[in-house]
Parts: sequence; structure tokens; C-alpha cells
Amino acid sequence: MSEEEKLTDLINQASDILVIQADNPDGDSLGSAIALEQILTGLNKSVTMYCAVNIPNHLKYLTGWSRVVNELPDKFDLSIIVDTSAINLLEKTNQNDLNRIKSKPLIIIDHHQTESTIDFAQLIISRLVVATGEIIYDLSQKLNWPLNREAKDMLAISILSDSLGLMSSTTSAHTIRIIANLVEAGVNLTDIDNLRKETFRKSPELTRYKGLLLTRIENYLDDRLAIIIIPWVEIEKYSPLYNPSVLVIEDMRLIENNAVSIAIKVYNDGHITGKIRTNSNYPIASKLAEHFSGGGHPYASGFKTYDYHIDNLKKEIIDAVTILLKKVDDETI
Ligand SMILES: [Mn+2]
Repeated sequence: MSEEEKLTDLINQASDILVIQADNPDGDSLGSAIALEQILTGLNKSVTMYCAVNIPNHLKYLTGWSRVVNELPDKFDLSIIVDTSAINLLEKTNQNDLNRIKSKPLIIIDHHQTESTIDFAQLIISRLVVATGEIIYDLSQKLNWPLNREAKDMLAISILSDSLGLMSSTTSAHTIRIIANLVEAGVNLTDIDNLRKETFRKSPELTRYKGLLLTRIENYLDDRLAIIIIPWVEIEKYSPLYNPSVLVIEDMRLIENNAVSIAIKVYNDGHITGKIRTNSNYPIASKLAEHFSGGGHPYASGFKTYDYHIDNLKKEIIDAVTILLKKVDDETI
């Protein structure tokens, strides 16, 4: 049975479908979730969107965000996880809920390069494309799924979001054709972009906090590595307003000579997360994340670990980046 036939079978057999996003919702995961919600509703399914964490403010221009709940519904007979294959990104879902998900059929639709660590899925649809939204669009064409206006908008947003406006290295001609098709079908890119830009606005307080973060950026390895460390007090205070890592990581990437930027958050329960971004010519982000049991893409990745004190972690990062940069340098010569 082909992937598409298996997918169709699983959906046909279900009436209440749960669409799950991991603990790090982004434009692609949320856009994909809402698009699937619209598609499956059009196929006469009852759909609940679930994410264990609250949807961050910068994603609220995707108007369907408010339908995402952070508790499992009483009834569902199929789950679809979008945009992750990593079990450690479902940590905020408690064991009881996870067992409920495991007891029903599960489909994963994802585009990350790392091998899936979720071992209880009936079907994993994984393709090396720029966004989960691209996979869902392709499935919709192949399987004649209905695309209403909201689904089209959401697919466009998910693709534009993960492809950084069609500029990322994994954007293909096919990706651009999909956007062209969506525009032909009525999607207005200017409207979408204006909505997105509104979310860039920040309060004076946040703008001042960004200034503080900029003064704390640490540069290592002849400025090729930039690190910012965000302690729990700041996570607690500012995260409800804006992700502190996102406030500064683009500025870190713009430092002269920078190759690798890492925003590290140190939580009160001892766990540490890292958001990694690398500049072009340095496709080492996922390799670096894997060093700390994380994963992601060549230029954007992340990890979450309980295994380090911050001082040891920093030393380990510097060592790992040194080795990875040397490999790239040696290959380039
Ligand atoms: Mn994605």
C-alpha cells in the first residue's frame, strides 16, 4: 500500500481527529495544523488542534491560533503530529495524555532531516522539503482534498515562514510553484506580510530589554561564534511577551565574521535549551544540535538538555563548534 493510500485509509476510518504541534510551535507548525483542520473539517471530520504550550504572540496573526487547545479532548480516534519527529519535543505532554495518544493510530507529517525518535506512529510521511506546509499542499493535490480560503492562506504562511520568504537554501522551484498556485487561487501575499509585520512591534520595555541582551552577547573563536545566555528570571519575566532568543539571534548573526549563533536559556528546573542559527556556508546547525541530543536543519536547529551545568555546556559548545568549523574550513580549502 502506498503512503497516500495508507493515509487515506487512516483518515477514512477516523471521525474525531487530533492535530498535534510539538512544544516549539512556529509559523510552519501552526499554519500546517490550521490548514489540516480546515481540510479535515471539509472531509466531514471533527478536528481538535492541540499544543501543550501556549501559542506565542508573534504567531497570532494566524487567526485560527485561538482554536488550539492545550488539553487533550475527551474523544479522538486518530492523531496527526505536524512538523516534528522528535519525541523530546513532546515533553510537555504528560505521560497519561501521551499514553492516550499512543493507544490510537498516529500519523507524523514532517520535513526535518533527523531520524524520527517517535516509535509509535502507524505512518510517517517525511520529505526533504522546506516546510510541512509544502507536504500538506502536495498531499491535497494528490488526494483531491478540499482547500478553502483559510487552508490556502495557512499553507502559504507555513511555506513562507519556514522558507524565510522563499529565500532559504531548501526552497525549490516546486516550492515557488506552490506559492504561485496559491496566489492564483486567491492568496494575497501583501495582506499576509502586513499582518506578519504588525507582530514585529514591541513595547518600549521589550525594546529596552533587547538593548540589554545586545550588550551581553559573548563572541568567541575570532568572533565566529556568538553566544547569549538568558537566565530564568528573564525567561519568566519576558517570555510571555516575546521569546528572548528571537529578540537577539538575528543581530548575533549579523556580527562581522559570525558563523554560528546560539541563544541559551537556563531554566529553573536545571534544563537548558539552545537555539542555533548558522550563516550561509556553514551548514552545521543540525550536527551541532545532535551533539546535545537535539536536531533540526543545516542552518537552524535546537536542543534541550538536562545533562550540563551552564559553564560546562559553554565549554562543550566552544569545543564542538571549533571542530565543526575546522571541518568546513578543511573542506573549503
Ligand atoms: Mn517546519
